[in-house]
Amino acid sequence: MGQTLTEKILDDHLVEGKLETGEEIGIEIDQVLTQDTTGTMVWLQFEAMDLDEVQTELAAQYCDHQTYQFDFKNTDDHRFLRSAAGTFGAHFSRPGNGICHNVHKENFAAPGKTLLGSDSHTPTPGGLGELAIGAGGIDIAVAMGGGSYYIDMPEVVNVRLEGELPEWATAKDVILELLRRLSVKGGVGKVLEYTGPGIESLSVPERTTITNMGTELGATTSIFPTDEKTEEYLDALGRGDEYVELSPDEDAEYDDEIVVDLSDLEPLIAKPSMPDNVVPVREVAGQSVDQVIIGSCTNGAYEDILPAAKMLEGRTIDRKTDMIVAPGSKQASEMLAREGHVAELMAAGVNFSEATCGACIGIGHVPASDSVSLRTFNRNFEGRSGIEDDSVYLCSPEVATAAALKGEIVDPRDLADELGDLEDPGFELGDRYDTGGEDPDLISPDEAVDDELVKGPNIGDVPLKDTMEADLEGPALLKMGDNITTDHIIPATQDILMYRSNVPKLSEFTLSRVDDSFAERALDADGGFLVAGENYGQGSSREHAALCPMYLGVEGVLAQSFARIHKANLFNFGLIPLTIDEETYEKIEQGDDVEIVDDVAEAVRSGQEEFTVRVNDDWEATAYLDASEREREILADGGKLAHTKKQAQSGGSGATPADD
Ligand code: MIC
Ligand code: SF4
Repeated sequence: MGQTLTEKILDDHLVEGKLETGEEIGIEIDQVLTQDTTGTMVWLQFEAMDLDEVQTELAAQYCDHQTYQFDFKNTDDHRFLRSAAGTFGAHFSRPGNGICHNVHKENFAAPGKTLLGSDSHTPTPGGLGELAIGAGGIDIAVAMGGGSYYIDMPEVVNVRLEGELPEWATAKDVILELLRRLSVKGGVGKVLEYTGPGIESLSVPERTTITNMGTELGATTSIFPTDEKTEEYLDALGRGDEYVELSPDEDAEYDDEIVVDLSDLEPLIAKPSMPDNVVPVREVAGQSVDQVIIGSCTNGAYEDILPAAKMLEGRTIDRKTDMIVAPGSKQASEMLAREGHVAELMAAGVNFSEATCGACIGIGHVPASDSVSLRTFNRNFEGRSGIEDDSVYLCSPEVATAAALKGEIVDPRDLADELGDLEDPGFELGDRYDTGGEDPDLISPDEAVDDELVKGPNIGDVPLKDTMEADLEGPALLKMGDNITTDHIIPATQDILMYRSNVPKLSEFTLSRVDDSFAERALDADGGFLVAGENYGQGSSREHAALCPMYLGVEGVLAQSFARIHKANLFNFGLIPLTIDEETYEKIEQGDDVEIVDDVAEAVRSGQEEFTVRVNDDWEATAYLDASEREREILADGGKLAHTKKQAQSGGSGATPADD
């Protein structure tokens, strides 16, 4: 039987296990990336595991999320990260150089390689045939130390693209259409592998918009085969020699198939406040718009901003609408500037920003109260923009620019009819990214500035949890609904983000967006559980969403289902993730006393899957632990850091960098 492209790359990197759906596999990682808000923990854990040198082919540390450095704590984080990159052997990308996924795509992403990154949109370079997966920080630290990365072999779904995009429909509409059909949990446990004749018409930056936002489907990753378009893109980057032809076998068998006829697509938009709340733009036309932003790792490339510049040439934006362009990388800004587009955008009324994540997580350009913001980003979770009860829509750069011109949501096809001389700007690849000279913003390990760690006063230690106990009992501290995001658990707005390296302080904000008395109640209770509906922990890879509850004494989460990266993070920090059915979820109330009846530590280690949960000493239900042998050991040892240290001390074998 032939192999899918996913299976081929996994096979080439397989260290442990079999490529059978649902089986745990260990794979070798070629490249890792980390960024400023997850990176400090990565390096602190790397240090705590007594590792001293990066073992992967390549590691890159980006500073992209909080580049404005509003507080010395942010700047201290960046200084620490530069020192860690220098000390341990990673590339360092300065604040302002751009968003990790954009800068990585431009400089390092390569077909056929594996990439692990401490950011949920790490799958972006799947658009050029790299198998790229997002994970929690400690998984990155272990991989950098030479350890394998473990996942359950996902289902591989064939997303067959047919036809060609009609005028004004874009790559963003392809992924919005998939979100409309499959929902934010439709991709959990799956790799989306794109095939079919429709691929030919999409160039790499369009493909990476699709792979980037596969994360919003909950997918493990998304991948395209490589072809002339990939070669053309790598050539433009000055890295044509890294091209490798990659495709699935003709008789490859997939677990499922989804067909998207590109020619049926039209401009789409995700309404507030979930990326799968998708409708055709025409259905919400006429909605007045206060703010438009083009940027982010989804649509912040040169090729995403160029259409806006073309549409705005010789025009000005509506007086009541603010428009911001925040490129994904400095390279994109530089190209747009050299070609005169920045000046045109400015003349049209655009506020041209530095290359940063910024507004995507509510850092800068926070919408006014009771206002509407249209963004080309990938997430519109409630409150993420920096104000509660926000109204953020997600769309393509073309739809965003049309709204800025008209001051209201408008289908660009209708705007073109109305204006008479507005043409679909189409897609145009930049000719040459490589400006020829040295890149002063990307410091290679050979040019490292520092050779020892520099820690400011806000950079603390990584807290450790004790080994799991036999009895787990405590109150149901908080009962939540479906699709709780990591932005609910630990928001990333500036007031909170600056404590990412200081867990005791950061923990005070745990779940504050759901219940601002939570942290205090959890500390007082000294133990207890979280209860949630479906898809608990969707969104970011931030391990703080497990680390902070752990610090507050939470012992576990009872949920109807979990998002992949968050579930792994719960294991990594010693919190038991138990699955409950709908009936149990409905019956259990906040404040109920919950006891896991068995000798939990023993049961976890011995492979027990069903656990009896006794509530208020009154009724019982069954909860399930779906975990590999390796995950069970990590959980029972009190988390991955404690587990890795224990392994290293005993000189034993297993999933540790010390002995891999
Ligand atoms: C996000 O888009 O939510 C983030 C901020 O990039 C996160 C990483 C983080 O929380 O630091 C992600 O996607 O993993
Ligand atoms: Fe940055 Fe937003 Fe992309 Fe996350 S989703 S990496 S915050 S641009």
